[in-house]
Amino acid sequence: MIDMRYFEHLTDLLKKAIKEVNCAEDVEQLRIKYLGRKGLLSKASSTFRLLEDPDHRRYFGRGFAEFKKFATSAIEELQEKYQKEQHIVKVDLTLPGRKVFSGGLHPLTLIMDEIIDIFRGMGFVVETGPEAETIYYNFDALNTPHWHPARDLTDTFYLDLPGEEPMSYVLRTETSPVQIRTMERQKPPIRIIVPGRTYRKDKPDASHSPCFMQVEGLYVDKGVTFADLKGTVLAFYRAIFGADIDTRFRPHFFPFTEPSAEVDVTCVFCRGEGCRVCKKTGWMEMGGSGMVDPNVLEGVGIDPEIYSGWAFGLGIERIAMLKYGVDDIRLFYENDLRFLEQF
Ligand code: 2NM
Repeated sequence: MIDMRYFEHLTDLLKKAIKEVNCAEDVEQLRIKYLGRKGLLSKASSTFRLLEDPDHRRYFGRGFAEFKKFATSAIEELQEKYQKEQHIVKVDLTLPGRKVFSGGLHPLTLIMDEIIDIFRGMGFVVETGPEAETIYYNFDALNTPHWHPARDLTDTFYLDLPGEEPMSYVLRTETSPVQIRTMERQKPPIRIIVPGRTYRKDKPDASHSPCFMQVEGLYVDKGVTFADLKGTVLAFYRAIFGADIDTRFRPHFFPFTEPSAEVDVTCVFCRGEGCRVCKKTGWMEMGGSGMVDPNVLEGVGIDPEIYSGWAFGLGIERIAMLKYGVDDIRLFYENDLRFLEQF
């Protein structure tokens, strides 16, 4: 016997179920239960086919149609509601932002940029050149005698390059070969600085690295004197370390300059008072300098009777270590992000 209030019963059930819907998945479960291929409506339509009494068929048919209409539109409504909700990304706007590591410049690059800016302000132009150099540019043109220890296989990285005479190239031991190349190409006045990587066969320790960075400067013109050198170098160190810094030029020897001097600057820790770092002298050794040797000028076709020039060289790591308080040069070459992120 068929319960003629079957559809009223189904309508009540569906209304209750609708109240419990929470998400798109619940809606889909309802759709399958009521409208699906094996769902309640499908079952009811099988029952309808079994009815023979026309009154029963009419009554049941009306109930079926009404319920189908109700169930279809109610479920469609729910589908629309939860579909929209699915596309809304739930974001908690009260959460603190996540820090993005955007990368940054290497500390040696930062110092290099600062040094280049200072010399640009004094009229110097930046020149660069190859790190693999011929023996001629790295030693011969710089007046380095054949017996000089810098030429030893134990001090310099010699290179065997394909198609070249074995051992005819080296990794440059200073950036001076670039000065030679510039003087060959250009007539005075020449006022350049040459920043770049240089290489020496040093065992790495807190103050040595087989690869390090240098800046060298060169000024060649008529009437250039040692006094110009002293003034320029002093202005540079005051710009980088502070206005209270002084310099001291101590006689020295370099093959490529005559006279030559080592440059000391006021100790940046005690500002000249004398401390543990400067061994109570108030000074710290920073670089070398001198008047370009007439032999070097002659070699590049500049007449030393007409022109004179001076040059200086300094290490970038030394300045970076002093400015940033870094106590081991190897940190600059290990690429540990915990170190690099601090600059
Ligand atoms: C230094 C110290 C003294 C230097 C000399 C030259 C050149 F090419 F003109 F001869 N370039 N750089 C020089 C002089 C470099 O570094 C400690």
